[in-house]
Amino acid sequence: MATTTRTDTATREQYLQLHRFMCMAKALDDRMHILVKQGRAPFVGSSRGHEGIQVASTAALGPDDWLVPHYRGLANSIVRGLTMKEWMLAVFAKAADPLSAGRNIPGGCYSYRALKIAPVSQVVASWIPKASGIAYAAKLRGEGSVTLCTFGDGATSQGDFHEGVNFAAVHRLPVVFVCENNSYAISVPIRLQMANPDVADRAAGYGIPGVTVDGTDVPASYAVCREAVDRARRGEGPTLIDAKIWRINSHTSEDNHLKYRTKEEIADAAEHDPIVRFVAWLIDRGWISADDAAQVQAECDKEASDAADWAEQQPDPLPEDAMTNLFA
Ligand SMILES: Cc1ncc(C[n+]2csc(CCOP(=O)(O)OP(=O)(O)O)c2C)c(N)n1
Repeated sequence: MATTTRTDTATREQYLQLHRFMCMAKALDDRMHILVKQGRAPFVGSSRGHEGIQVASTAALGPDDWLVPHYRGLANSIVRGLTMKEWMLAVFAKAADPLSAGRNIPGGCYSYRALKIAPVSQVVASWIPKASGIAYAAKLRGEGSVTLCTFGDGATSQGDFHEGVNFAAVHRLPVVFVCENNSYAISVPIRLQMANPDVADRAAGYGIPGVTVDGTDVPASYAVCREAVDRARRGEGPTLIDAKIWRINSHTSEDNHLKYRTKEEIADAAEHDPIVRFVAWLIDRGWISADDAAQVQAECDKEASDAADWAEQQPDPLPEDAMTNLFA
């Protein structure tokens, strides 16, 4: 297992853009929690705490690469080009929702072909073999694209994880596996789920590199993901990245983490907030001021609120379209 050191591989402008993407994801997340409390939206699967590794991993991709995210991948999708209005159309299940035409719970199951986002699924780990399949197709066709596949620590206890990673390793496929390791699968802590909590160690069993990184550290995460994407593109096969992060909220709005986490652990979240950490890093470099960072967040918060109010007014799907695009 290799553990990373911080390397600066992106420019000031790129890092400031990543900061804005993270603020956009937080703004949408916070707005969705408000909408759920108001009874206007049905559900939130929060990505708070995941934004750092999500923007870093997705920014390492090129425009022709594929993203196969898990259901918590809001910031991944934003980096690919998803707008706040589009996300809110999905939250309100409107006819113009480009993610599932109003057919799914927000973030639950969606795809966006134009942004090369392959279908997200609620069936944990089921997308991992699919990511290997996409990478296999790209290799056979000589397309040169790389596939980024993300999942949680719980997903690595599923058989699909083993099958997907093993197949990619055997065929040296251009795929990067990123475990967003928040150390919980709903209420099950990682120690009750695996005897070795370092997912990267498993890479040795597949004969591929495994890398552990602090997924709340954006520059370190970007360096690791960039290296893995470049390696995949050179035809050297997959990498398994274990990004250690901190789940800031409950598993979803249907869950209450106070039932299984201590108050102290929940309070510690602020120390592990990737946005707070990244802003401190940017300030340290003289690339942003605290006021500028707060201004970016305020702009994003307003945009998210406006997007929600706008989306809520858009037309609902027509009843006669209920069976469109359903196979069975
Ligand atoms: C095959 C399957 N089993 C169980 C579930 C119920 N379930 C939904 S999310 C989840 C936890 C997944 O945890 P993890 O992979 O660590 O991702 P996280 O939600 O923490 O990001 C479970 C067990 C499911 N959706 N699919």
